[in-house]
Amino acid sequence: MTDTIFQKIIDKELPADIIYEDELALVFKDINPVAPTHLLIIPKKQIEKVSDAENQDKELLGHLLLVAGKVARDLGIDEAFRLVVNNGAGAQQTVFHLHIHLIAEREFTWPPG
Ligand code: DGP
Repeated sequence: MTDTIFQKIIDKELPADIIYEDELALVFKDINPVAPTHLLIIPKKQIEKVSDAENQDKELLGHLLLVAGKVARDLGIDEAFRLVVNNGAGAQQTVFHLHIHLIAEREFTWPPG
């Protein structure tokens, strides 16, 4: 797997507005926000997309959701936020390093676009 722009952010070769970091995950602001709060939650491990994750990634994937909840609580937006994962180019994935979009502080409709 070739390095993506997110790997460069993990390696601190590229600047990003980092909100949270631990040994497994990184959270930073999306460069092209679609809401007043738009964060990206990524694993430090290189996994292209959800459908490439394996059994051994079970804890890591769970960890990413726990991080989402923690960051939302810390920011005081835990009453209303949306998590989105685009899987594959056909679903508008453009960066092939698994990431969860955390979007908040805007009106939500259902179904999503
Ligand atoms: P997706 O379409 O699901 O693959 O979302 C990729 C997101 O990554 C998109 O919303 C824009 C964001 N993004 C792309 N390049 C950069 C970057 O260099 N820095 C930051 N902070 N976000 C980026």
